[in-house]
Amino acid sequence: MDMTTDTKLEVTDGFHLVIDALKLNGIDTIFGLPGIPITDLTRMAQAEGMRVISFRHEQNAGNAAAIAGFMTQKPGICLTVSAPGFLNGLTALTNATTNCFPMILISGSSEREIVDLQQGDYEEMDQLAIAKPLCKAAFRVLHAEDIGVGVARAIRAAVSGRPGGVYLDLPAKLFAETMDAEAGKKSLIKVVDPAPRQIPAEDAVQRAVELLKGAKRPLIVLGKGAAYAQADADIRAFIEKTGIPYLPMSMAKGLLPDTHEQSAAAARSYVLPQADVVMLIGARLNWLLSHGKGKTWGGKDHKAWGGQKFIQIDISPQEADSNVRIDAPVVGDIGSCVSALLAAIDSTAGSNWVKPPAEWLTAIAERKNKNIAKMADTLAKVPKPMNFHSALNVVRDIIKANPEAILVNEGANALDFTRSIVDMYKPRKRLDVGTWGIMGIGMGFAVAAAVVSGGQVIAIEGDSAFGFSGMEVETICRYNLPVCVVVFNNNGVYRGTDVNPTGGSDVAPTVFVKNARYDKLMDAFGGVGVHATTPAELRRAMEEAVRSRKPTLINAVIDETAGTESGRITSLNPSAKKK
Ligand code: ADP
Ligand code: TZD
Repeated sequence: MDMTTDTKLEVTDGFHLVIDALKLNGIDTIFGLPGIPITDLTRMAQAEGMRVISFRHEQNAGNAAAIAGFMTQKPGICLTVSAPGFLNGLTALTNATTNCFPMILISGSSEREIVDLQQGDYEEMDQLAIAKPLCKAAFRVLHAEDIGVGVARAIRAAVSGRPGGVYLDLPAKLFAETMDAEAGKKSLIKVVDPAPRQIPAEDAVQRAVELLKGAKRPLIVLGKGAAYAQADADIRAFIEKTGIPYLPMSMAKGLLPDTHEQSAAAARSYVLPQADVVMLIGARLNWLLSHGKGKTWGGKDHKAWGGQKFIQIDISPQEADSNVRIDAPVVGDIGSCVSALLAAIDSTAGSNWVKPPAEWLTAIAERKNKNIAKMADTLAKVPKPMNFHSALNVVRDIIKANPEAILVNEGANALDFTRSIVDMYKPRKRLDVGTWGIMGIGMGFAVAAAVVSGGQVIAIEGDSAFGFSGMEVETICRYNLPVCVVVFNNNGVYRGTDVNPTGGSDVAPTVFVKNARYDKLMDAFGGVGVHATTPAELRRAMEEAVRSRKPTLINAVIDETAGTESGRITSLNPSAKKK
């Protein structure tokens, strides 16, 4: 009797198990770049209905995955080849970890036997060992039956607790390994509750409420952790109920509209030194907040404590006291913490929660209104050539008219001025260089923002910043994404006026080709390129980009003398620190 047809087992392989494991966990998009050994994985993933977005450089695919993770609370997936592809993706993985964005870098790798004996395999590298110190967790899967566990562990590690980057090493051999399809299916894990809520302790919540109650000049600082947490309604309710003024960190802008009357953003340099109790919600006291001390905070010199008491809401139990004493740490996820705080102020104070003293609020309002009026004057000017302000006045209007648009932003002056001038109205609509102030996130973030949201993206880019990921305009055209890139072209890094002091023929290190036409890059791939030298031209081009949703690159010519060294962080340059 011929049994072959009856008993022939249905088989699956490593390729399909990886795809099935991701899909089982609701992951529907891969950002990557094909090549040995993962080319077929990209093809099969697409064939199995996943969205596979191919980039021109892995760092941009990695940045896309990272910001997709921030936007969705699901780990963004970046897929690369071995050694060089892996290393290209690694910067993004480490940046994601630094910023607390959940992502998984999956890289194919060479044969273990050859790598470990250092026999010189194609693209040989001990990737797991290299990734380990640079991300939150790193795993390798050696057998097809372990793919389910590997993917599950990677997902949990990326999104639970403080989110971060995870590396998953998949050796070439694994993909071709076959196993019984039924057993394969059973080996996969649908992760239950991947980012468990972490409820804060009652006494910690009480301690925080007591501190707030006693405050004369309270202040709330919202960080990108608060934006990530997607607890928007409770955060807004807490701020409005308590009446406490707040400062949004860059990527927390729009969590409440920047035009909210309690926003103290336009009075930042007044409120930081003056506040007596500061509540940090998903924001670290790192360099971006001058480490919670020094002159920014009213300390008498650059190291001195300003006298503030701090409350810190954070999911990481190790964050408190990292820079100054935290008087009331509240450890838990922001959603749970803020709802517990809301309940506590309701029950301790009933509906009689006493809002902050009027002197504090009026003092802030005075500073704020003065600064806003001053800014309005500056923005109304129309200098020739354009400067950052006159160009950003246009961007500000465009975002106001299109509050759902996602704003990606990098550069030095192009970053600092955009952050302070362009108001955001909705949560998680501002994506930028984050904790490291890293250049090169621009096009990766823009692609992911468009893919994840399906909506309009506007990228405001310094000309130097744009160069780090500029080739991805081809990717933007290839997927026909509604991305409008505006290059603030001032002929160089920070500005375009430096000269070579030797008089030699090399230009200064910060200077680029004068009058470059970045718009022609977009023309090359069939998108819309526009050269804009006035605010009116810029406005027309941006309006048309938003209306048409066509890939657009506007070369906005900015006065090459307009920028300052390092934007607003000139003081961090070693020569500025020379004693
Ligand atoms: P910013 O740069 O905006 O000041 P940071 O990146 O320094 O913000 O801080 C974000 C903080 O938010 C991190 O300390 C991180 O642990 C925390 N965090 C991230 N997600 C959550 C969450 N869901 N619940 C609580 N804390 C979170
Ligand atoms: N490399 C990386 C990866 N990150 C960095 N932050 C830098 C270099 C240093 N750097 C900055 O901090 S801002 C910047 C660089 C090179 C570019 C500033 O020039 P720009 O913007 O043209 O992008 P402005 O508007 O002219 O200042």
